[in-house]
Formats: sequence, C-alpha cells, structure tokens
Amino acid sequence: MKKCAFITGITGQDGSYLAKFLLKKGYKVHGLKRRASLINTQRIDDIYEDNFQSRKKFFLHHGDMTDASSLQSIIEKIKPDEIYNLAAQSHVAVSFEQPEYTANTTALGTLRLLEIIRQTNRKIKFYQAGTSELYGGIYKKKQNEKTPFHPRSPYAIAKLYSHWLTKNYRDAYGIFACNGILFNHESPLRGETFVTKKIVSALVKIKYGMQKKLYLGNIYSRRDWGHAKDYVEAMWLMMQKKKPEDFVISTGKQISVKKFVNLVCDVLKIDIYWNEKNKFPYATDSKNKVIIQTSSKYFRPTEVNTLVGDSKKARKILKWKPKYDLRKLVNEMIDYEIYLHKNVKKKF
Ligand code: NAP
Ligand code: F7E
Repeated sequence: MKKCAFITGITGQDGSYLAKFLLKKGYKVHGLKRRASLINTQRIDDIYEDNFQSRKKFFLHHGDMTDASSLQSIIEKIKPDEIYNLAAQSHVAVSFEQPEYTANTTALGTLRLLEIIRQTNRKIKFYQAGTSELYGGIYKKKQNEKTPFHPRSPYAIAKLYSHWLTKNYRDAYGIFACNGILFNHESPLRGETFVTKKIVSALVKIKYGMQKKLYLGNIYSRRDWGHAKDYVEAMWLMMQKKKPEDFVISTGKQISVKKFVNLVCDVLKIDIYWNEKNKFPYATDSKNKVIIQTSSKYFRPTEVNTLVGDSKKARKILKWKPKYDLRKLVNEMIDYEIYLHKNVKKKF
C-alpha cells in the first residue's frame, strides 16, 4: 500500500522540495496550508500543473500550527504514516520582534503534533526540523550531534524546546521521532529575506539596472550553506531507519556573507571593491558607485558568528552526501532569478 505523509510547512522552501521528492517515491502527500489574504502556494502550484496524476495523490488542508483542533482533525482524517514537521516562524531576525508568536508556532506547534500522535496513534513516525542555530554561541571547530547547544535567539530557543520534546516523546512513549539538525540550506525557492536569496536577487537586478543598492547587515558571519534538494532527501532517509535517531546534515564547508557576495559577483561578472575602514563597510562597482551598503537595520541583537557542521554520522549511517557544491547552488539561484525577469534573460 502507498505510504501517506503529512507535511506541515508545505508552502515553504523545504516543504515544496519534500512534497515533490515524496510524490516521486510514490507517496500520497498531504500538506498543511494556512489561510492568507494572498495566494501562498506558489512554490507548489507546479505539482498540480505539471502532473495531472498528482491530483489524486496531493492534498492541501487549511490549518495552523497554533490551532491544535485543526491539526487533530486533519491527522485523524488522513491517518498519515509519517509526519514531517517543517512549519515554523523560521526567520531568526523576525524572532526578536515576535518572540511569543515564534514560541507558539515553532515550539508549541511541535508539542501539539506530538500530543496528537501520543493520544491517537503512536505508530505515526515524526520528523522534526531542527537547526544548526541550536549551536549558536558554541565556537567548536565543527558541530556534530554531541556538541552542546547554546541558542542565541528566540527562534533557536523555540527550536531547542522542540528538539528536546522530540527526544522526550521518543524515550517516554516509544514514538518513532527524530530530529534532523540541518545547517543552512538554500535554493531558488528560498524566502526572499534570507541572506543568500536577498544577495542573488539584488545583484542580478543591479547588474541589469533594475535596482541601485543592496543593504546588508553583518557581512562577516560565516555559514555552512547547502542545497535544500539534498537536505530533504536526508529527512526521508532518517525516517526509513529501523530506529529513530538525530542527525546533523551539513556540507562541512563554510564561507562568510562577504565571500558569498564576491562569489555571486564573480559569476555575474560584476567588479566590486570593498571599503572596510568605515564602521559600516560598503562596496563600489567599477564606476565607483556604491552598490552594497551595510546598515545597522539588519544587525541582530545577538549574532551567531560562525557555524559549520560535521555530518559524518549521516554520511555513514544514512549513506547521505550532498550532490550540490556552493558554486552549483549559486549558479542555479542566479539562473532562476534571471528566468523570473524574462527581459533580463535575453541580455545573457
Ligand atoms: P520557510 O520557507 O520559512 O517555510 C516555513 C513554512 O512554515 C511555510 O510553509 C509557512 O507558511 C509555514 N508556517 C509558518 N508559520 C505557520 C503557522 N503558524 N501555521 C502553519 N504553517 C506555518 O522555511 P524552510 O526554509 O522551508 O525551513 C523548513 C523548516 O526547517 C523550518 O522549520 C525551519 O525553521 C527549519 N530549518 C530551516 C533551515 C534552512 O536553512 N532553510 C535550516 C534548519 C532548519 P507560509 O508559506 O504561509 O508562510
Ligand atoms: O542569515 C547575516 C545574518 O537570515 C545568515 C534560517 O533558515 O538558517 C537560517 O537562519 C547570516 C546571519 O539565515 C543580512 O546576520 C547579513 O548571520 O540567511 P539568514 P540564518 O539566520 O542563518 C538556519 C539554519 C535556520 O534554521 C533558520 O530557519 O547572514 N546577514 N546581512 C543577513 N541576514 C539576512 N537575513 N539579511 C541581511 O540583510
């Protein structure tokens, strides 16, 4: 019989990649969608458009992570074999502005799902979208499953609650519940206010005269950036193991935001010159025009300066490894941005 999966956060970056991945594996896929005043299904609309068949295998349900009754009625109705909990207020900077909402969605939302599993059917497998932000202020060279946590934002603290809750429901009730501790992963479908998408989108527009300047925050923070497509495969692999465990998923390489900008400029053939003597560094183009300006607006009250993951355990036990390197990811993100602005495409 076909397996049935329920994905919360299906309208987000990872949810859309995971939905496509599971449909290809023959799953029936159900997703949670919250009501919005504008359409919020752009990332998954192609599932309907491309594949008539998927209409019988792909279903969306209105609900919200802050509303236990909606979650309960969906789960009771669809009877999933696997739940992937990807829904969250996932923006670190926003979590400082909306700490209570972040806790309600990102922490208590997990509790609501696990309680429904505990009370209705303990055989449902559960995946929790954990994060490298849990490590926060830890400056160990590379972070793995044994590295202690030191969260530095309301977002990371909400995710810490979910991480430990997932472990607790596994130990206390024998539920197949696992945490993926995923380092940053990006794609053409990344949300527009995350730094990689913001940089790629702005620099493509700057190159073709559609935007004048890109404003950034801390250009010295370093991240371990992979591709979302590789990372959703790891989620599924964790759920296919005999016993539930937690895994770090990462590329093992890091670069700074500044170097990421340089890489995008290199691919787009934009010459930039950094001036870092000011309190707020900036960069000019070959005509001495300021095209990148750092601003206090994008600094966080507490920053996570460096993250880089050690994913040896996943590579050994799940036989997982990333297929994308950073340049391939950047190329794909740039191509997509150019495709979005068709007039620009002609100029390439
Ligand atoms: P994303 O693009 O921001 O997607 C978040 C999803 O959660 C969206 O579908 C959003 O719906 C939904 N959502 C938010 N609040 C909700 C609520 N109250 N009720 C129902 N749905 C709600 O995030 P992502 O990058 O795909 O990440 C997926 C998960 O992995 C998140 O939990 C994130 O925290 C975690 N994570 C991400 C990364 C990364 O680098 N991408 C790394 C580690 C962990 P709308 O579309 O309506 O906004
Ligand atoms: O920031 C710096 C910023 O917002 C990366 C989420 O998916 O990954 C993501 O969280 C770095 C930070 O991602 C800007 O200060 C500079 O140091 O793209 P980001 P994030 O905070 O690492 C983790 C693993 C998650 O779990 C989260 O859900 O870039 N930065 N200038 C900037 N960041 C943003 N957003 N905007 C700027 O202008």
